[in-house]
Amino acid sequence: MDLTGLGFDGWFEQRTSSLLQPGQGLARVTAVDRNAFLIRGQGAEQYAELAGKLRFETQSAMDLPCVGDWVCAQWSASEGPALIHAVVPRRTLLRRKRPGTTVEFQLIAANIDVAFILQACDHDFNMRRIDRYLLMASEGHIEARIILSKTDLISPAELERQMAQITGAGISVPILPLSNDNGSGLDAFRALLAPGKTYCLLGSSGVGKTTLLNRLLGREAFVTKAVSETGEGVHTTTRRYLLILEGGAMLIDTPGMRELGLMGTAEVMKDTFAELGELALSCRFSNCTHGGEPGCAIAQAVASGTLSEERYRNYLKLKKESEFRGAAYFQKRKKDKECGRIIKAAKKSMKV
Ligand SMILES: Nc1nc2c(ncn2[C@@H]2O[C@H](COP(=O)(O)OP(=O)(O)OP(=O)(O)O)[C@@H](O)[C@H]2O)c(=O)[nH]1
Ligand SMILES: [Mg+2]
Ligand SMILES: [Zn+2]
Repeated sequence: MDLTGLGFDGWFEQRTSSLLQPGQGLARVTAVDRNAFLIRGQGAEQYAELAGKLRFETQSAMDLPCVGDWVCAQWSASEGPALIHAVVPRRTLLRRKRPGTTVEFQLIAANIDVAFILQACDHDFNMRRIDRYLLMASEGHIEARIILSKTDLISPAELERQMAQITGAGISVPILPLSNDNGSGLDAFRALLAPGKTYCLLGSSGVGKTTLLNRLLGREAFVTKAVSETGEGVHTTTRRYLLILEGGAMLIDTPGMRELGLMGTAEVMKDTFAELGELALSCRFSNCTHGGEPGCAIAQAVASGTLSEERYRNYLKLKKESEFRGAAYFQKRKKDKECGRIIKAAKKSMKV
């Protein structure tokens, strides 16, 4: 397959010329398992490892290849693994805060064109979760589509109500309802996929991501599992894999996420909550935090019913969270840098 079919274009080419060394070629990462990688270049998919320099000089997980990345690789003359020497700058990046209390990021996938955010109609439906996924996609500069799955489990009227709830909240992202069970909406979903573009499936465990992938493939290629009785989703998919579909589109199935850590910037918040940003222009104070100041246009819109209170509350909650995470993250980066300096200084003194 040529590189264009894998999504390579002028944008990447521009950023590659200075990186690629003689003897190396470009490849796309299709799977990651700790320090082992599957990459795909012009030839067949193959096993790869990190070159020593990349492994030892890496400061943060952000600098290591993840699924979807373009890398500069050197193929082995013998049967051995290829070596990854460099990661090409990413056009888009999906990442989340690592579960727990640290402020490290976990990379989910790189160079995704469109993220499908799946919500199951039956009991997964949750507006706040939709907002969070949309924010995550927007932070990564990725277009999003909302997929309401398992429509066979609810009535048409209930589906209508859920769709109205999303649009009513001011979310303008296209919504597609579908059922893996009775097949409705599947053709419409297929029509969204274009050759050479990269897509990913996001959403809680058990919403039917892998089942959808199997429907597209027309066979039970990947394992799916019934949602457990307690409602506590068991993670059936445990690894991300970039798959090339028959029509030439690429799709990454992901394990369901339990905790969505986000680090937002003011710009991203404005993007996801565009209508709030517009309203904020009419607040009395230009630095209004919309947290109860007099003359707040957002509070007025909530009071008069033109803005849903739920959306306003989500906004405040996410804003607080992303500000906190942002501050913590930059503090940590600073500390890492200081550590690096101390180690460097120590090494220097050892040489004498
Ligand atoms: N009724 C109904 N059940 C579905 C539908 N899609 C998937 N399921 C069922 O939901 C369960 C979970 O589906 P999976 O595809 O494994 O879910 P997943 O999103 O991949 O879950 P993780 O891999 O854990 O993230 C399975 O029992 C599927 O058969 C649907 O459209 N309707
Ligand atoms: Mg799965
Ligand atoms: Zn205000």
